Order: sequence, then structure tokens, then C-alpha cells
Amino acid sequence: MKKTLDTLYKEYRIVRFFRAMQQLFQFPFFLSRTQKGTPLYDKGFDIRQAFFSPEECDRIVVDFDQAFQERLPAPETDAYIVSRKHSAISQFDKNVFQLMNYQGINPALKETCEARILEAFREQLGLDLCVASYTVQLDMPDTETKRPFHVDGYGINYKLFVYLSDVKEMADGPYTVIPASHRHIWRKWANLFLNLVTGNSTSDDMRYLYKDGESFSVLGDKGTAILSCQSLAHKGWQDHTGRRRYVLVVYLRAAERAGERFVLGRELAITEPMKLY
Ligand SMILES: O=C(O)CCC(=O)C(=O)O
Ligand SMILES: [Fe+2]
Repeated sequence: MKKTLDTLYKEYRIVRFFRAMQQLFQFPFFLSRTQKGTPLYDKGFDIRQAFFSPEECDRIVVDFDQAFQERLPAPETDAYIVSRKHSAISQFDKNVFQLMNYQGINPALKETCEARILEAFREQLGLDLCVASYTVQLDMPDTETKRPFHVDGYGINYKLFVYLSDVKEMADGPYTVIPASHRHIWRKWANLFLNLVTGNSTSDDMRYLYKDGESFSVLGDKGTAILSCQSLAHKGWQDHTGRRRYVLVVYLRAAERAGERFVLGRELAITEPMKLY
């Protein structure tokens, strides 16, 4: 029985490897249908200052703190809260707290910002994406468990990050990317292959061939937005010793996937409000 399970698990890893490889090699075809010469095409990301007003940022932070510390979102809103502190699944991001499907508890959000977000991507890509979910994330200072360089899968995946607190120094844990790596094939293939043969359960890790020396960290005032292609090698900066960082993370998908339910991390949802600080 155990043997069968081990074999299945190994085979499943191989299936995942081939699926990821197929997505890796297909991605350039998707990219070739997008608009050339834009920052999102050339570097894989773009920065917009004052994309959200300070008032918009503060409102979201208040909602987050209330949801976390006073009352969890009602189940019918589809919003839920994830803490990785007690998760055995991963040793990473132990000080990250997330409010998923935030639009469920702030229905006005879509009305006030969805058009602005989709337009920003349309301008850069020349095609439409759709929003899969709005999530709010709090990163407490952490120098030990930050996830190193990785991709968020090998398929078509974009995110908009909006800093909801000032991220002005490296100590504030800025979002960090390897510019133009969304167009790398061989370096990513090498990582994918080495993840398979070294038995790494996460096929998305970019542990080899990417170095801090070639990375770019986005610093900015609260309200700064980053349009980002998630097949960039990226991470949050690991020496986060300064301020706590609040970010709105908007998950975007190819327009054909509109309406898919968003359940990322749902199995890790907490069932009691908790003190954060
Ligand atoms: O914390 C960060 O800046 C990186 C977050 C990240 O990897 C992601 O949202 O995909
Ligand atoms: Fe990521």
C-alpha cells in the first residue's frame, strides 16, 4: 500500500512537471499576443504612483484589522482569513496574514477600483484580464521565513500590488523582482527540472541561477501600485526589520476564466479572531 502511494506521488510529481513545462513553453506565445514595447512586456512589471488615495488605503487597513481582531467575515461573504503561522504545509511566510476575497466584505470596492485596474492592464497588454479576487495582506517584520525567489506557477498570471503602508526602505520588505525574467525560458526550466530531481515538493521555487545582485526592489509611498507578471522570479525582501507592510493584492486571470471561484489557502482559514499586535 505504502509503495503504491509513493509511486503515485512520484508519478504525480512527474505529471505536474510536464504540465508546468508545457505552460512554461506556451507562455511566450501568450506574450507575443500582448502589446510590445510596454514596461509590462519588456520588464514584466510597471509602477504607478498614487494609484490609490491615502484615504482608500486607510479604509482597507481598518477593514483588515477589524476582520482579523474583532469579527471574522461571515461565511456567506466568501471572505476568509489565512494565517500560515500554524500551517505544516510550508516553512515559509510564517508572519504573513491574509484576508482573502476582501470584495465580499467591501462590495463598493469593485465599483470604485475595478475599471481603473483593468484599464491599467489593458493599456499595457492590449487585451483584457479579469479580477479573480482582491486580497489584503499584512507582512509583519520577518528575517527568517520569507519565501525566496519563486514564480506563481508557469501559466498566465498577473497581479496588481497596492502598498497600503509606506514601503520606503529595504527594511520595509519591498516587493522584489528579477526584471525581464518573465521572458526567461531556460533558467526557469533548469529550476523546474532541479526541483523535480532534488525532490523539492514546490515546483515553483527559483532557487538556482537567480541572485539578489540582479534584482530590483520597488520602494514607494502608500498608494503606489505595481502591475506585475507573476512568471517573473520574485519575492518579498528577506531582511524585513522595519515597519509592518500592508498590501492589497489583486489576482488577475485571462478573461476567459471570469467567474471561477477563488479558494486559495481556504483550508488554512482561521476560525477565531486573533490578536495581531
Ligand atoms: O511579499 C511579497 O512582496 C511577495 C509576495 C508574493 O510572492 C506574491 O504575492 O506572489
Ligand atoms: Fe509570489
